Amino acid sequence: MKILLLIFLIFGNLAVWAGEIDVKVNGMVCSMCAQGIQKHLKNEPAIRHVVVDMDQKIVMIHTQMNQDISDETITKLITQAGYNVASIKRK
Ligand SMILES: [Cu+2]
Repeated sequence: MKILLLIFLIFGNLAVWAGEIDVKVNGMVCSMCAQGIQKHLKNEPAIRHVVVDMDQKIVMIHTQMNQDISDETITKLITQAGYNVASIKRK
């Protein structure tokens, strides 16, 4: 019974989970950089939308409902776009 409850709680949480990941990025200097990163990240199916805070140099990634994206994949995508990941913070 306890196990069943635990399973329910885990799936219950997953069902409503849509993540927000804050990625601090080095090398962004203008809105063209921000647009380039956004365009590159949006090709990833797990990513719902991307918001860039140029003042804080943070790329906020919102994932699709019930989908996650690994730190490795995020780092790979940002690097491919030509920038460096300083830190990744999950909310
Ligand atoms: Cu730029």
